[in-house]
Amino acid sequence: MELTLDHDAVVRLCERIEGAQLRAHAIPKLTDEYPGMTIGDGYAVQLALRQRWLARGVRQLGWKAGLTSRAKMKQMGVDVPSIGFLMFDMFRSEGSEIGTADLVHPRVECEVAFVTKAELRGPGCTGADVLEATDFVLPAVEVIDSRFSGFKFDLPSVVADNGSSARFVAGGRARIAAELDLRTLGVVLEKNGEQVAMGASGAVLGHPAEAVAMLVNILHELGETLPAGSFVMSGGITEAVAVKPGDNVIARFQELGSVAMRFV
Ligand code: OOG
Ligand code: MG
Repeated sequence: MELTLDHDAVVRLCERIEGAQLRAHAIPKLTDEYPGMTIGDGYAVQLALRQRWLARGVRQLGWKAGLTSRAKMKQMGVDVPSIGFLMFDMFRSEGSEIGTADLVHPRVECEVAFVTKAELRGPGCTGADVLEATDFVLPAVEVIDSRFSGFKFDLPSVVADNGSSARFVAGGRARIAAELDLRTLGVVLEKNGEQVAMGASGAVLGHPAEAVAMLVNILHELGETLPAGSFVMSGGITEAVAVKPGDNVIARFQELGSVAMRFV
């Protein structure tokens, strides 16, 4: 990937993102200051952010694919998928109360998550490779929270901001992927008892396993592999819906059960 930022600029942008994440305040997109910033530069900032997180003693749980559905690309005005990392301190268990005081402007989206039992590596990783290496799939909700004002960004900026990742909740029923047709599972997102979004699991690059394969191939470009035992979210199926304190959210997945949480 093409790099234009020097080491000092990467560190400075990483500290700016980290500050915005930790203090829950919005910042202008990074390309306002660095208009020539590339997607590769975005991943360099993301890597610096992950290294600082690991240095604080938090373990990595896995990865997430983002912007893998047309609904999400249209909502966010971008046309290439991205990846981001998932750390243990971002996980919330099913039925949790999720605080909003430490978030800027959270939104929720339904995703199919994969847990792997064998290492996956690119280039050329396919959806079939992913299914073979999958231990089970389960339903998940990602709470995204762009650190950029108005949730407005471009690809280099959102990659640097770790794909807006903030929290995630997994639960429902874990299933063997081969027993399901992952192209056609219906998904409904309810907020305070009302349906606010719906879609089918194939919205994610035709099949969520394809989104995971894409993630593995991007990891290869970054010089990494996906270790066995990784938790991977394959990308929002519907557009993301804003939440505020007091909201009860339930994501209902055909065949995979439901995942509930409450925002406080
Ligand atoms: C970028 C994150 C996208 C997904 O599942 O598509 C994402 C954003 O919309 O802020 O997580
Ligand atoms: Mg997502």
